[in-house]
Amino acid sequence: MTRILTRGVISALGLVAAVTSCERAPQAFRSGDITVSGVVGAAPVVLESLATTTMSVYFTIANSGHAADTLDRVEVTWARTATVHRMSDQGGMSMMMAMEALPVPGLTTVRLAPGGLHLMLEGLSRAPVAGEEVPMVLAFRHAGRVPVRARVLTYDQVAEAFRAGRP
Ligand SMILES: [Cu+2]
Repeated sequence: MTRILTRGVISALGLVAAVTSCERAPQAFRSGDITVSGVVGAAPVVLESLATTTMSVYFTIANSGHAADTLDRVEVTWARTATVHRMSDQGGMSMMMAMEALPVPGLTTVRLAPGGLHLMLEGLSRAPVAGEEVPMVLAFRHAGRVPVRARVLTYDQVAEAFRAGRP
């Protein structure tokens, strides 16, 4: 089930944070058949701070098994809610729709990237600072809990990282 949330939120917000590690070795987080990594290649999860109380998180989920899995929830202690959103074009307006769970079919890679799927953190109890690393846990129905770390970047850093293809 989905519900319409907001329109134009991404373009309306300024401050950003993202998890990247340009100066570090590529990093991936795995459990069972599920591997969570950066949006491009094996770089870490990217986390984008849109405002002081809302953030977007971008990453890639690879399912190397034949069986389908599902991202059921994300645990972030300092966010009131953590929900996967997808973008939907409705009459020329870009809308964000909440998903109750994110299917990850077998032998498939699902990417959460700017302009498409993203993890939305809302009701932050504090504003993450650029450069900071933040922990969260992705809970999959079959692979179990996958702890990941994401680095907070500025909006410009996120845009540059995706232009360069290496968040
Ligand atoms: Cu969203």
